[in-house]
Amino acid sequence: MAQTIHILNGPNLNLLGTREPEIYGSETLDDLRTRCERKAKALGYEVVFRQSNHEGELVSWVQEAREQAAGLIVNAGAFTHTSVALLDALLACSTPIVEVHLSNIFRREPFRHRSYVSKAAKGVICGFGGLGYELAIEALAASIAQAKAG
Ligand code: CA2
Repeated sequence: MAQTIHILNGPNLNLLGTREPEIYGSETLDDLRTRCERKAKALGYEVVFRQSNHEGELVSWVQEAREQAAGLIVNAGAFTHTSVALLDALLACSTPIVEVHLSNIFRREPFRHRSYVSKAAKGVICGFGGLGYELAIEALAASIAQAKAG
């Protein structure tokens, strides 16, 4: 059975494609899901792709990924900049984590420059729109293979 990569998306990312295309691009969340499924399949992985506007639900999904996933990709949306609860859940995972943002958070308002998620992540990809999710899958697949090789 194929190993699974869990991809978690935080608040308001369900609105992708409806507003602010100059910041977030014109792809919808469903387009991103399709992109991720295609990329993961090419590398031999399955994908669990989820979005929630609720911090507690995201925490529960991180705990689920801790038990079930070979790797985890997180775009925590605005919770990136606020959530110690999410950080604590991520720190409890021993699977590799890649943090993704569609926009380059460092070119934006100062409050977006701090990420609680980064402390738990193996790496961070931001500013490449939907391509960033594909790059994150590639990076995770390489990390998982490296860990297996010892
Ligand atoms: O760049 C990213 O991926 C972010 O995680 C997106 C979050 C933002 O709070 C982070 O600072 C950076 C916001 C997602 C909201 O997405 C929308 C998309 C279309 C219309 C409205 C919101």
